Amino acid sequence: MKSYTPLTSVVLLCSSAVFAHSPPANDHCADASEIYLGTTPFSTVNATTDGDMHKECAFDGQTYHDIWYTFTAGATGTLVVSTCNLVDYDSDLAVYLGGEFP
Ligand SMILES: [Ca+2]
Repeated sequence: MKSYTPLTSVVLLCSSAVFAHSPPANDHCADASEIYLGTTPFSTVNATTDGDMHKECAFDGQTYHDIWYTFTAGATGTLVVSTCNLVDYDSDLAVYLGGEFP
């Protein structure tokens, strides 16, 4: 867990799932969807890979089939971002603080 001050953050979610459908509307960083506290339904079906490499990610460090979100904290505190019990594949999360967008 990490504490955040009220800033806009971009959350990158990626997966290894690939299917033959249209990509999600938030497939590219420039089209990130705004999210709020609580659970957000999502799909990485047919998402393309456009995010930066992260050495912390497994395999070769690339975050494949990524989708993008923005979140603006309304107060200082702890933000928990998790895909636990929401996906049946190995997922990665990357958080960019305001001004750090790739
Ligand atoms: Ca993408």
